[in-house]
Amino acid sequence: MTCDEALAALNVTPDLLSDQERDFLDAQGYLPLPGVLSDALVRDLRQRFDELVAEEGETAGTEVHQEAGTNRLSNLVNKGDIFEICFTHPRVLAAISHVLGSELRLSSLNGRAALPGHGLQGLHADWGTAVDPGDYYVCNSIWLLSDFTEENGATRVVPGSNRSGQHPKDALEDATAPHPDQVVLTAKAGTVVIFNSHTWHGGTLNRTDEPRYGLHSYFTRRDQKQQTDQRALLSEETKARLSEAGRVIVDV
Ligand SMILES: O=C(O)CCC(=O)C(=O)O
Repeated sequence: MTCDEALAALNVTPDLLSDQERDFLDAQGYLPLPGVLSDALVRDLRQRFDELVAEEGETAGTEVHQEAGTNRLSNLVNKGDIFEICFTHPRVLAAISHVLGSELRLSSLNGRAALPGHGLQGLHADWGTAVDPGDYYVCNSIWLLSDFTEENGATRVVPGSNRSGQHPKDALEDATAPHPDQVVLTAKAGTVVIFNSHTWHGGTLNRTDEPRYGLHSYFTRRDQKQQTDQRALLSEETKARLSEAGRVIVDV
Protein backbone atom coordinates (compact mmCIF):
# COMPACT_ATOMS: atom_id res chain seq x y z
CA MET A 1 0.00 0.00 0.00
CA THR A 2 1.37 3.42 -0.91
CA CYS A 3 1.26 6.38 1.41
CA ASP A 4 -1.44 8.03 -0.70
CA GLU A 5 -3.51 4.83 -0.49
CA ALA A 6 -3.00 4.64 3.28
CA LEU A 7 -4.15 8.24 3.72
CA ALA A 8 -7.20 7.54 1.53
CA ALA A 9 -7.97 4.39 3.55
CA LEU A 10 -7.89 6.53 6.69
CA ASN A 11 -10.37 8.96 5.06
CA VAL A 12 -7.85 11.78 4.82
CA THR A 13 -8.99 14.26 2.18
CA PRO A 14 -7.89 17.87 1.61
CA ASP A 15 -11.42 19.17 2.25
CA LEU A 16 -11.09 18.18 5.93
CA LEU A 17 -9.40 21.56 6.37
CA SER A 18 -10.98 24.82 5.29
CA ASP A 19 -9.06 27.29 3.12
CA GLN A 20 -8.77 29.54 6.17
CA GLU A 21 -7.28 26.73 8.26
CA ARG A 22 -4.73 25.88 5.56
CA ASP A 23 -3.80 29.56 5.13
CA PHE A 24 -3.45 30.00 8.89
CA LEU A 25 -1.18 26.96 9.16
CA ASP A 26 0.96 28.17 6.25
CA ALA A 27 1.29 31.73 7.52
CA GLN A 28 1.43 31.24 11.29
CA GLY A 29 3.07 27.81 11.45
CA TYR A 30 0.50 26.27 13.78
CA LEU A 31 -3.20 25.38 13.83
CA PRO A 32 -5.43 24.48 16.80
CA LEU A 33 -8.00 21.76 16.09
CA PRO A 34 -10.50 21.89 18.98
CA GLY A 35 -12.54 18.92 20.17
CA VAL A 36 -10.55 16.08 18.61
CA LEU A 37 -10.68 14.02 21.82
CA SER A 38 -13.78 13.43 23.92
CA ASP A 39 -13.61 14.11 27.66
CA ALA A 40 -13.75 10.35 28.29
CA LEU A 41 -10.80 9.68 26.00
CA VAL A 42 -8.79 12.51 27.58
CA ARG A 43 -9.43 10.89 30.96
CA ASP A 44 -8.43 7.41 29.75
CA LEU A 45 -5.29 8.69 28.01
CA ARG A 46 -4.21 10.49 31.18
CA GLN A 47 -4.84 7.35 33.18
CA ARG A 48 -2.69 5.31 30.76
CA PHE A 49 -0.03 8.04 30.91
CA ASP A 50 0.13 7.80 34.70
CA GLU A 51 0.17 3.98 34.63
CA LEU A 52 3.14 4.01 32.25
CA VAL A 53 5.02 6.58 34.33
CA ALA A 54 4.52 4.36 37.39
CA GLU A 55 5.40 1.11 35.55
CA GLU A 56 8.49 2.43 33.78
CA GLY A 57 9.87 4.41 36.72
CA GLU A 58 13.40 5.69 36.09
CA THR A 59 13.49 4.33 32.55
CA ALA A 60 10.42 6.30 31.40
CA GLY A 61 11.19 8.33 28.28
CA THR A 62 14.62 6.81 27.65
CA GLU A 63 13.80 5.58 24.13
CA VAL A 64 14.08 9.28 23.15
CA HIS A 65 15.22 11.36 26.12
CA GLN A 66 14.42 12.44 29.64
CA GLU A 67 13.99 16.04 30.78
CA ALA A 68 14.38 17.27 34.36
CA GLY A 69 11.10 18.44 35.89
CA THR A 70 8.93 16.52 33.45
CA ASN A 71 7.51 13.05 33.11
CA ARG A 72 8.36 11.93 29.61
CA LEU A 73 7.18 8.79 27.82
CA SER A 74 8.30 7.46 24.46
CA ASN A 75 7.50 4.74 21.95
CA LEU A 76 3.79 5.03 22.73
CA VAL A 77 2.71 3.25 19.53
CA ASN A 78 3.91 0.12 21.32
CA LYS A 79 2.17 0.90 24.59
CA GLY A 80 -1.53 0.49 23.90
CA ASP A 81 -4.12 0.70 21.15
CA ILE A 82 -5.53 3.75 22.96
CA PHE A 83 -2.74 5.79 21.29
CA GLU A 84 -3.66 4.76 17.72
CA ILE A 85 -5.84 7.82 17.24
CA CYS A 86 -2.70 9.97 17.46
CA PHE A 87 -1.37 8.72 14.13
CA THR A 88 -4.60 7.87 12.29
CA HIS A 89 -6.92 10.82 12.94
CA PRO A 90 -8.09 12.12 9.53
CA ARG A 91 -8.12 15.85 10.27
CA VAL A 92 -4.76 15.70 12.00
CA LEU A 93 -3.25 13.77 9.08
CA ALA A 94 -4.82 16.24 6.62
CA ALA A 95 -2.98 19.06 8.40
CA ILE A 96 0.30 17.16 8.69
CA SER A 97 0.22 16.18 5.00
CA HIS A 98 -0.60 19.76 4.09
CA VAL A 99 2.78 20.74 5.61
CA LEU A 100 4.88 17.73 4.57
CA GLY A 101 3.13 16.37 1.49
CA SER A 102 1.68 12.86 1.40
CA GLU A 103 5.03 11.03 1.52
CA LEU A 104 5.24 11.09 5.31
CA ARG A 105 5.69 8.76 8.26
CA LEU A 106 5.44 8.92 12.00
CA SER A 107 8.75 9.96 13.52
CA SER A 108 7.80 9.30 17.15
CA LEU A 109 4.90 9.30 19.57
CA ASN A 110 5.84 10.66 22.98
CA GLY A 111 4.28 12.06 26.13
CA ARG A 112 5.35 15.04 28.21
CA ALA A 113 3.92 16.24 31.49
CA ALA A 114 5.46 19.45 32.84
CA LEU A 115 5.55 19.13 36.62
CA PRO A 116 4.70 22.00 38.99
CA GLY A 117 7.55 24.54 39.08
CA HIS A 118 9.14 23.16 35.90
CA GLY A 119 8.71 22.86 32.15
CA LEU A 120 10.34 26.02 30.77
CA GLN A 121 12.19 25.26 27.54
CA GLY A 122 14.17 27.54 25.27
CA LEU A 123 12.51 28.38 21.99
CA HIS A 124 13.66 25.76 19.52
CA ALA A 125 12.83 24.09 16.23
CA ASP A 126 12.73 20.30 15.93
CA TRP A 127 15.22 20.47 13.08
CA GLY A 128 18.91 21.38 13.34
CA THR A 129 19.16 24.06 10.68
CA ALA A 130 17.17 26.88 9.11
CA VAL A 131 15.00 25.94 6.12
CA ASP A 132 13.54 27.89 3.24
CA PRO A 133 9.87 28.82 3.64
CA GLY A 134 7.78 25.94 2.33
CA ASP A 135 10.62 23.38 2.41
CA TYR A 136 9.60 21.50 5.54
CA TYR A 137 10.91 18.20 6.87
CA VAL A 138 9.05 17.71 10.15
CA CYS A 139 5.64 18.54 11.58
CA ASN A 140 4.41 17.93 15.12
CA SER A 141 1.03 17.75 16.81
CA ILE A 142 0.47 18.29 20.49
CA TRP A 143 -2.48 16.51 22.04
CA LEU A 144 -3.78 18.39 25.05
CA LEU A 145 -4.63 16.07 27.94
CA SER A 146 -5.00 19.07 30.29
CA ASP A 147 -6.53 22.47 29.66
CA PHE A 148 -3.51 24.55 28.57
CA THR A 149 -3.48 27.91 30.37
CA GLU A 150 -1.14 30.90 30.70
CA GLU A 151 -0.15 29.51 34.11
CA ASN A 152 0.35 25.79 33.68
CA GLY A 153 3.18 25.45 31.19
CA ALA A 154 1.31 25.63 27.88
CA THR A 155 3.44 25.53 24.74
CA ARG A 156 4.48 28.88 23.26
CA VAL A 157 5.10 29.49 19.56
CA VAL A 158 6.45 32.40 17.54
CA PRO A 159 3.87 32.77 14.75
CA GLY A 160 5.35 32.97 11.27
CA SER A 161 8.85 31.88 12.38
CA ASN A 162 8.44 28.85 10.06
CA ARG A 163 8.77 31.31 7.20
CA SER A 164 11.63 33.35 8.66
CA GLY A 165 14.45 31.35 7.06
CA GLN A 166 16.16 31.60 10.46
CA HIS A 167 16.90 29.09 13.18
CA PRO A 168 16.35 30.11 16.83
CA LYS A 169 19.84 28.96 17.83
CA ASP A 170 21.27 31.61 15.46
CA ALA A 171 18.62 34.29 15.88
CA LEU A 172 18.07 34.40 19.65
CA GLU A 173 20.51 35.55 22.32
CA ASP A 174 18.51 33.99 25.16
CA ALA A 175 16.13 31.32 23.89
CA THR A 176 14.48 30.96 27.31
CA ALA A 177 13.47 34.66 27.47
CA PRO A 178 9.93 35.66 26.52
CA HIS A 179 9.80 36.53 22.82
CA PRO A 180 7.96 39.77 21.93
CA ASP A 181 5.89 37.97 19.29
CA GLN A 182 5.21 34.73 21.14
CA VAL A 183 1.74 33.27 21.52
CA VAL A 184 0.99 30.91 24.39
CA LEU A 185 -1.24 28.11 23.08
CA THR A 186 -4.09 28.19 25.58
CA ALA A 187 -6.88 25.73 24.76
CA LYS A 188 -9.16 23.11 26.25
CA ALA A 189 -8.11 19.52 26.88
CA GLY A 190 -9.07 17.44 23.84
CA THR A 191 -7.67 20.04 21.42
CA VAL A 192 -4.85 19.04 19.10
CA VAL A 193 -2.50 21.81 18.01
CA ILE A 194 -0.64 21.09 14.78
CA PHE A 195 2.66 22.88 14.69
CA ASN A 196 5.09 22.94 11.87
CA SER A 197 8.22 21.83 13.76
CA HIS A 198 10.28 24.55 12.05
CA THR A 199 8.10 27.07 13.90
CA TRP A 200 10.00 28.24 16.97
CA HIS A 201 8.31 26.78 20.03
CA GLY A 202 8.86 25.47 23.54
CA GLY A 203 7.19 24.57 26.83
CA THR A 204 6.61 27.34 29.39
CA LEU A 205 6.92 27.24 33.17
CA ASN A 206 4.19 25.41 35.02
CA ARG A 207 3.27 27.81 37.84
CA THR A 208 0.38 25.70 39.15
CA ASP A 209 0.36 22.73 41.51
CA GLU A 210 -0.88 20.21 38.92
CA PRO A 211 1.05 18.54 36.08
CA ARG A 212 0.34 19.73 32.55
CA TYR A 213 -0.14 16.69 30.31
CA GLY A 214 0.39 16.43 26.56
CA LEU A 215 1.28 13.92 23.86
CA HIS A 216 3.49 14.72 20.87
CA SER A 217 2.66 12.88 17.66
CA TYR A 218 5.58 13.85 15.48
CA PHE A 219 5.84 13.23 11.74
CA THR A 220 8.61 13.48 9.21
CA ARG A 221 8.99 13.32 5.49
CA ARG A 222 9.25 9.67 4.55
CA ASP A 223 12.83 10.03 3.30
CA GLN A 224 14.04 11.31 6.69
CA LYS A 225 15.15 9.37 9.78
CA GLN A 226 12.55 8.62 12.43
CA GLN A 227 13.14 9.86 15.98
CA THR A 228 12.30 6.34 17.14
CA ASP A 229 13.06 3.46 14.82
CA GLN A 230 9.57 1.98 14.72
CA ARG A 231 10.65 -1.25 13.02
CA ALA A 232 13.15 -1.93 15.78
CA LEU A 233 10.97 -0.85 18.70
CA LEU A 234 7.51 -2.18 17.91
CA SER A 235 6.66 -5.67 19.10
CA GLU A 236 5.32 -8.25 16.65
CA GLU A 237 2.04 -8.05 18.56
CA THR A 238 1.76 -4.31 17.94
CA LYS A 239 2.65 -4.68 14.27
CA ALA A 240 -0.05 -7.35 13.90
CA ARG A 241 -2.64 -5.20 15.66
CA LEU A 242 -2.23 -2.17 13.37
CA SER A 243 -4.32 -1.84 10.23
CA GLU A 244 -2.46 -1.96 6.92
CA ALA A 245 -2.86 1.81 6.61
CA GLY A 246 -1.61 2.30 10.18
CA ARG A 247 1.48 0.21 9.40
CA VAL A 248 2.21 2.41 6.37
CA ILE A 249 1.95 5.59 8.48
CA VAL A 250 4.25 4.15 11.15
CA ASP A 251 6.35 2.52 8.39
CA VAL A 252 6.64 -1.00 9.80
O1 LIG B 1 5.25 19.95 25.57
C1 LIG B 1 5.42 21.08 25.11
O2 LIG B 1 4.79 22.07 25.50
C2 LIG B 1 6.46 21.31 24.05
C3 LIG B 1 7.57 20.33 24.15
C4 LIG B 1 8.64 20.49 23.15
O3 LIG B 1 8.64 21.34 22.30
C5 LIG B 1 9.78 19.57 23.21
O4 LIG B 1 9.87 18.77 24.16
O5 LIG B 1 10.65 19.64 22.30
